[in-house]
Amino acid sequence: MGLRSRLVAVALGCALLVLPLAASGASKPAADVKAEGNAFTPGSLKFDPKTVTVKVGQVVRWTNTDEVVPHTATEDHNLWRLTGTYGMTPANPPGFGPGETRQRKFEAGTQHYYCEVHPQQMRAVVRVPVRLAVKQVTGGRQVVITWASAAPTANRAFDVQVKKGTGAWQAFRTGTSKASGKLDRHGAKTTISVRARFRSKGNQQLHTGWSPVASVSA
Ligand SMILES: [Cu+2]
Repeated sequence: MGLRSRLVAVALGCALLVLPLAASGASKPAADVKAEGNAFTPGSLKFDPKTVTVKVGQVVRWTNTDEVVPHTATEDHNLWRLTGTYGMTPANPPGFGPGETRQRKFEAGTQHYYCEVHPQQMRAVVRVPVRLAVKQVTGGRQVVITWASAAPTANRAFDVQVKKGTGAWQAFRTGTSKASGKLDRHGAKTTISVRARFRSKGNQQLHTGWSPVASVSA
């Protein structure tokens, strides 16, 4: 094999190594949360920070900074659950252990979660507003609303609501598996507000809170 073809082979090999990482969504975290505390020091068990706000499609990473105790990050309705096999005792469920990390790419919603090992002490929230963009189109404008970076996994869906000016919230999408949608606008501009939530497709009682409201003039 000549030098050039060997270099090509090396380059291809590198590309093959890198591609699966990119495809598996190994994105750099936009927010880091410590699952911390000492089970023997009252008040020290917590998620830190307790509230993080990230954009649609961004990753939140949790790190167990404890010495001995497992933790989980579990959405209040079990819509998502980050756990592990460390530290099961008769009294406590397992979780991810000291030094371990877990991460998740987020969709819109106000997503309350807790630790299954310390459900009284460890509660926190990930806030994710929808993304809005306005496009000029023939005869008017179009608001592109993005509430997720990809279609949801099986048995998950989204509800999306829109408010025009000071009007009432109205359903824009209910139980959709799509990640974005377009709202056509004509005539005078007004403030378009949008909020979305993540939920079970089969049981619409199991949902996150509405996302923080995002607004745009269109
Ligand atoms: Cu915990």
